[in-house]
Amino acid sequence: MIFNIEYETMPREALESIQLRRLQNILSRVYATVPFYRQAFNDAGVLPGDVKSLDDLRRLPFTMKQDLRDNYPFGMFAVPMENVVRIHASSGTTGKPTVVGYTARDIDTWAELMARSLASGGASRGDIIHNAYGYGLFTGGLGAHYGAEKLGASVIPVSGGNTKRQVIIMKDFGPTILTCTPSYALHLAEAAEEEGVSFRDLKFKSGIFGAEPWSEDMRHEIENKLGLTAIDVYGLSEIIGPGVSIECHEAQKGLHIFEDHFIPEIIDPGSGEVLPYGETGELVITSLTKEAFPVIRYRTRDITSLNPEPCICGRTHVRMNKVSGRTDDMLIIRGVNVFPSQIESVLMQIEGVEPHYQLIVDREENLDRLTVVVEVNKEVFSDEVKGLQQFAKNIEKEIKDYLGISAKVKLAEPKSIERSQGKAARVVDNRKL
Ligand code: DLL
Repeated sequence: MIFNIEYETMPREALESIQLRRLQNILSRVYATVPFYRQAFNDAGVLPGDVKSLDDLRRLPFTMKQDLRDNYPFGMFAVPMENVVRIHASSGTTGKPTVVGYTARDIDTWAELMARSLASGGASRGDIIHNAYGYGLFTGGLGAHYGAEKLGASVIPVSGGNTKRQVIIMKDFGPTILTCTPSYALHLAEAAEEEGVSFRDLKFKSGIFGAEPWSEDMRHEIENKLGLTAIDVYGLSEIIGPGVSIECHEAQKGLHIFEDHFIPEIIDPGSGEVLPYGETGELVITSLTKEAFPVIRYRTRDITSLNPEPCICGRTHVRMNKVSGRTDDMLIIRGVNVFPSQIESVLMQIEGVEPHYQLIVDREENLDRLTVVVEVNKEVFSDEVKGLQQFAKNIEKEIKDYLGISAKVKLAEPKSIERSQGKAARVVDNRKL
């Protein structure tokens, strides 16, 4: 069963009229119940009643991560605590976590969105879903879990970690869909190999991977190694968790945003100006249906662009391109802006390089220095020192040619870079210490 397919394929005009009604409704609600929004709207001189069209949305102020921090932990909730049935939190790299709440209805909405997401990724009733997203304060595990149940699939709530046991389960229970971060999927494949199990012989047909950026080249690497169709799913705690947008398995090109629940905008992160379709900038999202924790024009810091063109799957919802990075993840190496995913793309095209790497940034004599530590396969590593040096030099040259930055490449032994069970820590920025 595919949930609410009519919402996903409805003509834009009908969709936009639902969006406007929901927007007007949520603006009145947050104005009445959340002091932060009342103040922010008053300061901007725009009241909920002034929003007469979807275009008027851009007259409202943005909501930033700092606003959530300032109202920690529950100050942004739009319902009394007795109506909140679930709390999640995401721990940032610095400071206090971001806390989000859900009413019973929000949990239903989220389950429906994740059921729709899984269906878009090729899952249906009868599938067995190996859910290796972490369960807990992180939204990945429980989000995918409720969606899988709503879809009518059988879910194995294995969570992250205990990787050897996961291999036994994958072999014996015959799951057909894998849900986890892309980096953990690669780790599972390695662990399977160590146990003498070939991932390609398992029953998986699709993997629904997200929670961290991964390049198109990483997708090919995963599809080849794991023998499944790799689908990108996107979301963030502040909006709902996973299930904000997902690729369709028909096209695997761009993630359809569930526009009956969210309004996306792309802005220039410097000026805040709204950019037209096709231009790359920061994704801003307004929630239309959340009860406990609605956000208006939330700046996600994720970099992407929107594509309104019709899709072969028939969905009319706009697609966002793969997230290339975060505004706060961008490395500026001697003045050149570079995202970790761009380096990943270069690395993945080199024969003998493994999809495990770390970027280390230091500052020496006021100059930024980037070191790329990357694993190579057994064949390359068994080469003599001279051969290895040449191999590293070749990678340095590729990075210079493609991205215009000078990096030092250090080759690492197979399996020497620490594996993550959730989001991979790709960047070590010693300049921040
Ligand atoms: O990562 C929710 C999630 C769980 C999404 C499982 C997909 C699958 P947070 O922990 O709040 O929530 O982190 C959100 O992760 O702002 C992005 O920077 C990044 N992110 C999430 N999905 C993707 C993706 C979950 N598909 C932050 N591609 C977001 C790139 C992603 N980055």
